[in-house]
Amino acid sequence: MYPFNFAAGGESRASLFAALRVPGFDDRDSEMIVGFDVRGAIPSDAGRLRYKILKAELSVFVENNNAFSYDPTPDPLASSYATSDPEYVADTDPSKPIEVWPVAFRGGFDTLSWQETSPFFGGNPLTESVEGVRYCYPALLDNFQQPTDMSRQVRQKLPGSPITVGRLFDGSNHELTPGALVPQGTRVRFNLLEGNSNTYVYLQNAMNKGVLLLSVATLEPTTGGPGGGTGGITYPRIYTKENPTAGVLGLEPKLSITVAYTCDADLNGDDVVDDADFQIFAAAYNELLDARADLNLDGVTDDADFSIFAVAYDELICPS
Ligand SMILES: [Ca+2]
Ligand SMILES: [Ca+2]
Ligand SMILES: [Ca+2]
Ligand SMILES: [Ca+2]
Repeated sequence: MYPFNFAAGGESRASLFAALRVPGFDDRDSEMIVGFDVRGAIPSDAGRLRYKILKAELSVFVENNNAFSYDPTPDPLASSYATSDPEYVADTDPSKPIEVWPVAFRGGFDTLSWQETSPFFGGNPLTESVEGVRYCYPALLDNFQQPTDMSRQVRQKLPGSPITVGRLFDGSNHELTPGALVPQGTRVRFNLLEGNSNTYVYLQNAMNKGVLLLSVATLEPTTGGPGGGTGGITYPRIYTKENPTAGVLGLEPKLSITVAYTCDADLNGDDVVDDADFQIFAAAYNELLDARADLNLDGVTDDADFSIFAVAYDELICPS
């Protein structure tokens, strides 16, 4: 997802950079959308409550060498504001973290119809950048899974966080030192279960559809244009599956996901409905705007869901 991408879905590497507060460009300007079709491994279309996500880890691999520094922690959004902005705060560690977001769509696309060759907006590529129009965008989701486009989060000062930020590991699985330059081949690992209840439901919906799409992005700005200009490249580039080296070395984007496929009320996926599930239910019930235990699928967890949960809890065993 980049307005001037001449080979959508065919690039051998994906640049991640921001165009902060530049009119005509989204703040999260160049993103990598990764997609995984799990229909060969996990039965789809059973209703999202059947899918209990026990583990979900995305890995992507850095293609450029020592071009940016490792920031393992979220930065305040205000550290990306103009320094003249009264709300500006300094970034206390080098660079910006690499983020992963749920995606949502405009232009009539959805998870199954949007393809890696789909246009950014209108035709592909654009001849002139337009902000706020990209067909596939990083989304902040509410408990109804209603999306807000976070592409222009900095200029719009929108509150909200990605699912999580990446942790970086070398080939021996040792985490890089925060602040260190990031060598080629570094693994960027995202624990997708670090997100909130809305992103958990997003993962469940993805398993129900059989396809998971995610946006990998950063607020690390490009200086002097996407080629780096006179400032040089200070942002991550990521191996795509089209990259011949990635194919040989196994550096394509990877999803590792473990899903229990059980009855709706078994909220932790161990095939019984007991106190452990009640604890999850109670946590969602206390929040109300939390759809993890939304057994009647109206977007909230309330008394109506408890009536359904209580029946299964009395039975203990998941009905087959
Ligand atoms: Ca940080
Ligand atoms: Ca930082
Ligand atoms: Ca259980
Ligand atoms: Ca409900």
